[in-house]
Amino acid sequence: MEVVFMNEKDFNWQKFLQPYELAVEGFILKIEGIKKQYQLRGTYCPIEIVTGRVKSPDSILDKAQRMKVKFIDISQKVYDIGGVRITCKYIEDVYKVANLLKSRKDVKLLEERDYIKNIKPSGYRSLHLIMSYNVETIDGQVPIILEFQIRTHAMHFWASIEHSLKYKYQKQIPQSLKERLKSASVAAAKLDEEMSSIHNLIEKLDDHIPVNDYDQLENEISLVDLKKW
Ligand code: 0O2
Repeated sequence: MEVVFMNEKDFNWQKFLQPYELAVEGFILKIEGIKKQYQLRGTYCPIEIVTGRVKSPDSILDKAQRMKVKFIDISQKVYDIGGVRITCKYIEDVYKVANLLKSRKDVKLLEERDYIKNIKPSGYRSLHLIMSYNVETIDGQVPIILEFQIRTHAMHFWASIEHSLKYKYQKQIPQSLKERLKSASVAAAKLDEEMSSIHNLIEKLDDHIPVNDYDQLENEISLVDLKKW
């Protein structure tokens, strides 16, 4: 396969990737810090798990080639060299976390890709925020692009299995499996919806019915169920 990238051989990947590593590690700490603040306040935290990774040079080149991006344009056009992933319990938390990130002064939103409202043909659901960020280094500020993937546990469960199948089958998942994955994605979306509905119901009941008033709780839940139909 012909490699269309310029200067690829002499490229110093370690130097290029270091600001991304600093940024990803930094954001994991910042987001853990946000979790701690919620904890200290004793209020519900919309963030469950935060992870991050920097793409490997092979994977960056692979993606650039797939997207027909020239080597010199990689840092501008491959958005997920540095990726931070936040997992939440409920869909509404995904949007709360997105708003938290969008209101930060240290990042600037470049693009929002809402694959929850616009589900990918594969069945993939997640909210992606493409943000610019200035990394402080001993040589001064280095501007980079980071991708934040925000999703529920159900979305993550689906995406991680589909992702590993893509690797197993070298991106060519058999059609029958693709269809089953799509159905599984619909089921995961239903699960998210139902868990949110239960969560909202409990919050509403908590507002005005004592948790030990079992009869009244059953009564209210039946009334809500009736209204649903
Ligand atoms: P990896 O190995 O996770 O890093 P495109 O839609 O291809 O034109 P692009 O730039 O790939 O555009 O952006 P997109 O679609 O926002 O996807 C970026 C990342 O989101 C992917 O990175 C995946 O991590 C995740 N993603 C997007 N679509 C899917 C999907 O159908 N299934 C799964 N499991 N993950 C998806 P990489 O580099 O593809 O993969």
